[in-house]
Amino acid sequence: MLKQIYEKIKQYDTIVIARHIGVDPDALGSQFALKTAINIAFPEKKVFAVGTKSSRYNYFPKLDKYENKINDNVLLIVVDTPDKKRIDISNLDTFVNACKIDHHPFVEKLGELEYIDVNSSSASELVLRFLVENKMIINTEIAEYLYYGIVSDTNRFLFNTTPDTFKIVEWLTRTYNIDIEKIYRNLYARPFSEVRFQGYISENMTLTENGFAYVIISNDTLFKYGVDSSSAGNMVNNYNNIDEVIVWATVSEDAKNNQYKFNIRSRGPIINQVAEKYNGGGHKLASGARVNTLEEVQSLLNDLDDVCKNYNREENNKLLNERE
Ligand SMILES: [Mn+2]
Repeated sequence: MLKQIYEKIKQYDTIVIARHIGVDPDALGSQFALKTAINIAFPEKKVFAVGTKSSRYNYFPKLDKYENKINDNVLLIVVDTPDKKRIDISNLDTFVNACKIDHHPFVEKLGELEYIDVNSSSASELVLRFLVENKMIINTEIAEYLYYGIVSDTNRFLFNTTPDTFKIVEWLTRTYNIDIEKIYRNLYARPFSEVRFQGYISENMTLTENGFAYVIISNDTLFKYGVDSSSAGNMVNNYNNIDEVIVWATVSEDAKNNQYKFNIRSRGPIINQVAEKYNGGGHKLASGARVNTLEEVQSLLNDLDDVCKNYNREENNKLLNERE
């Protein structure tokens, strides 16, 4: 499949590379690694990396503007995105020829050529596989884009990490002059306001006897700390691996949309079914939801606490059965 995608690229003068909305370093890393490698291999081709820009990731190059017209002789390559509605591109329908390189569970077909490996750490790992398989030139710039993607999607090798992940990272860092310190600074540097705000969350989390921890953050608090309504959600992963906590949630007031935004994480109980009841969803252990009233906030908090209670009961029963 990777060879076929390469053959397809050869046939087109214009290549557009897209990825998901709500951009992250794996989306950008796989996108720019692919763009740079195609530029080196085929200098005569025009390659566009498209999507909404985010000032948070301004250590990546500028994204390109591209307006497609139907019937153009253009190949669209989508990376890191399983479903059409999450592709960050306008006029998706005008692209007749498309292929996909992705590590998310399959959702829907985009084009004839799709390379999907859900066991891969990141889309960047798959782009690396594509470049190696097709003997394309990799330079330090490309290697760094890929490193951003792998490190970020595995949360510094905490998740989705296999011996293969270490093997390719070992090879990348041995072969290329990757500036690891620069990369970690770019990925993890944050303003002091966020650190103070994290202190506020830690100090104000409520912990139930069932192991559910949550905090409700008002618009006034967000204003006081000089952070926006997405800040708490970005920090939710920091509360993993706390002895007393099995499910945790941040609830942020989003005054602009008159809503409360839940970011929920778990290290056991399945939470996406609860989130779905409130128009939310996500993965089994990482979900989100938006509700409109404080009554709904309380109701969702109660449901999450119940999930923890049931989970603890089941775990206790399992232990008892094992002893018998
Ligand atoms: Mn990814």
